[in-house]
Amino acid sequence: MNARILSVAMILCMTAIVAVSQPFTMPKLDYEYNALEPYIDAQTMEIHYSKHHQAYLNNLNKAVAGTKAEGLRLEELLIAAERRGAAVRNNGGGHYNHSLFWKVLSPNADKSPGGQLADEITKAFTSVDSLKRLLNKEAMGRFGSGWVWLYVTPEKKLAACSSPNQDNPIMDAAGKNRGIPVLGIDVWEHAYYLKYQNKRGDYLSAVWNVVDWDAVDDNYKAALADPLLKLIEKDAWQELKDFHMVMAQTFHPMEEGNMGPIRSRAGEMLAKAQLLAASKVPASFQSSAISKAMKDLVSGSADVEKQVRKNAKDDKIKKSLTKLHDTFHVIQGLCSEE
Ligand code: MN3
Repeated sequence: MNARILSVAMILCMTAIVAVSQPFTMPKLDYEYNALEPYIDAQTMEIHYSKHHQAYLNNLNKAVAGTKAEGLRLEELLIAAERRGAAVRNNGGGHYNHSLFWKVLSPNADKSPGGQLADEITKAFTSVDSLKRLLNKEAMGRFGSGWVWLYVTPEKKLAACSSPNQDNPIMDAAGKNRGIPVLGIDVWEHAYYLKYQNKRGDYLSAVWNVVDWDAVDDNYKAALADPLLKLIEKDAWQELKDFHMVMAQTFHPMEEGNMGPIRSRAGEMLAKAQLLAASKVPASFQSSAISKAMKDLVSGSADVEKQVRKNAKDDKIKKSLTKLHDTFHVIQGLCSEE
């Protein structure tokens, strides 16, 4: 084989390897770069899609390559964005947010929402115009780069918020504003600077001309039926996460023969169990089985704490903590069932 054929073969081979090792891919744009003129100019669209979005995608694929995250749905990655680190949070967010953004823009935009979406907007914001005003205000108030969102909460209500950088309401980083976005507006300067320079307000007035409410409605219906909503609800149950943390950091060392963590943190674990038992159980998790398991969790934690306080032998503490660990998994297990 001559050198030229060999090098072509090698390039083809490497391309194939790259192709199979890229779990996330660019969504296709359903319109030309110039299709949203005069509201969003062609050059901005081209750079935004082919450079900015592409870079988020490439960096996301790089960040997850060879990790378990490769096999996950993007949304599942984003739920734990803060815990997964900056590369996943920024680039996973960047890929998700822009994919949604291209989808809700259209040269043939349906200018007003209909049906159930319209009713829910009226319920939550009094009118579509006041929702737009609220989102514009959030966007103007967002210092630096970020997004504004209309999203569906775990209680299946509509809400609006803004987020910094490439964060979004799916993420643990979103605090109280958790849910599935159905409409997002990019307020990074790269979304408008070439045409509007520093005039973010002008861009915001213009962009509504190409927001397609028909696409938002599709997103809304999909969000209501998405099991992701329940995962977000569970992840937002802070008291459950707090207890889980202490359990993980004491039980697993104990399994490896290290009694130090449980001997020093049994009181903290009891306090977290009490806070969990007193917390508001998310609506879709409420059941008599959960209520009972929460009570067992408090009495089990009190038992571990008592053993530790009496300076009991390792075996007794181990038995008590193992039982508590089983009780905790009843809650986790019950929670994850429909
Ligand atoms: Mn952008």
